[in-house]
Amino acid sequence: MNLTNKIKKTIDRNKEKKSEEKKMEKTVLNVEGMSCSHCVNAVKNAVGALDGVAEVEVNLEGKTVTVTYDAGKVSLSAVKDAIEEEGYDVL
Ligand SMILES: [Cu+2]
Repeated sequence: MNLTNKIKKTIDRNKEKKSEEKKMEKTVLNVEGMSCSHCVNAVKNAVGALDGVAEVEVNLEGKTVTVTYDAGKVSLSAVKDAIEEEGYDVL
């Protein structure tokens, strides 16, 4: 492979990366029933295990779960299901 092709490939890869980032959605969910760090970890692990989820933040006092996910890979309802399967209510 010559140098021009190498550079072109790198540029293409960066373009792909950018379009992937564009698809990322950030949603704040109101979740009832989380009371301690065990709950926080349960929710984080369950949602974080879903393919397409990039980041999960839990605010115990605010009763919110902030999820950053790739809408092309995982749906919001799948995220909600994962939280509810752990025993918490998504409002
Ligand atoms: Cu708990």
